[in-house]
Amino acid sequence: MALRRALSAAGARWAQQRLCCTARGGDTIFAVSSGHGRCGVAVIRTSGPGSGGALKSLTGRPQLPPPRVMALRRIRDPATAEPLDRGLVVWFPGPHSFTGEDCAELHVHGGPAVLSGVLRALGRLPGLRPAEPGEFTRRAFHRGKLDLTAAEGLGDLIHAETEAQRRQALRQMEGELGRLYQRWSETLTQALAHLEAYIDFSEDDNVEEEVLSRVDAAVRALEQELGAHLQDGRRGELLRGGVHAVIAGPPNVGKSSLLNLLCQRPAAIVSPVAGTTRDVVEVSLNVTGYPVVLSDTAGLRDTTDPVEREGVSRARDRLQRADLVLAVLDATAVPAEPAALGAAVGSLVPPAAPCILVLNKADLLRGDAGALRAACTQGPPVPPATLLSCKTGDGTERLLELLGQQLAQLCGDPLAGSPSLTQRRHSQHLGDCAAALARYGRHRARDLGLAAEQLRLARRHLGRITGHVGAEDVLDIIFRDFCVGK
Ligand SMILES: Nc1nc2c(ncn2[C@@H]2O[C@H](COP(=O)(O)OP(=O)(O)OP(=O)(O)O)[C@@H](O)[C@H]2O)c(=O)[nH]1
Ligand SMILES: [Mg+2]
Repeated sequence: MALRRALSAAGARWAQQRLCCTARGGDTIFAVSSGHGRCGVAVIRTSGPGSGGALKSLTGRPQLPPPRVMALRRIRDPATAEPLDRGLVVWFPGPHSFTGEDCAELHVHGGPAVLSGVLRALGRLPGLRPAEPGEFTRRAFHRGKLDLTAAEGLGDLIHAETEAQRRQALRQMEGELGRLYQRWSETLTQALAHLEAYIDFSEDDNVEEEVLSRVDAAVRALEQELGAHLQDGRRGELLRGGVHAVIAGPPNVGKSSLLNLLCQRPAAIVSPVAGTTRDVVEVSLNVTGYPVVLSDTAGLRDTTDPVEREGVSRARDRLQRADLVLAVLDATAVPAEPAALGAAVGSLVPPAAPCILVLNKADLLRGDAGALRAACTQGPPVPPATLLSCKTGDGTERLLELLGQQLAQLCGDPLAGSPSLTQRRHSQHLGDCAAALARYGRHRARDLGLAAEQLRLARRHLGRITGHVGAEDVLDIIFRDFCVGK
């Protein structure tokens, strides 16, 4: 009985926290939602209480089309009755719309004059104004149509450039990450309710000790699940932002040639002069569906030339921060003996960095390359390795295969297992949540009140990720990255 009372009180508090996120926008906003530039068809969207009136005004009809059914209409400027275009219009009465408000869509021809004419006509209607960047999604969030992680997923989906990024973003947009955190929050709500009931009623109402051990078990299980989720090797973040792969090696071994080979254009200067590259040259690539930011760097050597020295220092800095290193050596100048070859790589690459060894200029190898080929397949201390000729292209396929394997290992399969953490914001709050759970363990034996406070804090950190609790300060940052109108 006491337990039930306490549980329902905790439930009500949680519901209140959710409600505070459903504030509503007042005026009606509009924007081109289909992006900028000349195109066959452009979509202009409106959201807000004036959407229905705006649609009637622009179509010159007293009736709205049936909800969510496209209708062909002549679109006129209501001020002058001048026809602007003929296009398809759709009416989405709230709450069954993207933002949850009354929305309308005008699918018009995408020429600049049509768009500016329709936008001008909309802007002259009372109560309508152009949308701020991200305002449609922001309204959807405030109306409880999506949580913050889903909004971030939508932003990522709009910006996704590779298949793996699209898969991950779609999963997040559809709410998988949000549901996971929501489930954890509910676990905490329940644990907290039990603990509070024990604190409040254990003496007079005879709440059993067993309640406490159930709370402990739930918190421990959550701690473990959260720990595993945090230990995902930044997979989601890497996939979202691109894997930073750095080409490194001694001067003149063909590092810039390798960058050019992989990006299929002469992005970096290639010359027979050792020490050609000084600045870091960066290109973005899509390798087997994974996003890669590939950097070519200055050849690593001691030098007295101050400009080259700066280049080498930048190269070392990039190497330290690399997610993946492509170590390039001259195949004609390396030992075929695995231990010595492993040591040569070890002298270049930070010990913990995942690495692929590229033995370039294989076209210049004389006689038997068998020993070197065998060393490439040896395994530790030799990292995954391949012979390559940037000149002839021989070995490119094997290199791409190795790259694909490493990327799959770093980023994981975005469709497998529990959804990945995609943003530093999430890992920070999860880290704080885990710390609060650890403090719960410490307080639990001595002070149940303090222990309960830690559970409340842990739940608060989870709530900030999904936006169910005080996330106002991050909203601007999250929604600012959306295109205008999205
Ligand atoms: N034969 C042969 N020559 C190559 C190959 N790859 C690159 N080279 C040549 O090697 C020289 C150096 O190539 P780069 O790509 O500039 O080498 P790098 O490692 O970037 O050199 P730095 O920027 O000076 O450190 C150039 O003359 C290239 O044409 C290859 O596979 N085979
Ligand atoms: Mg170079």
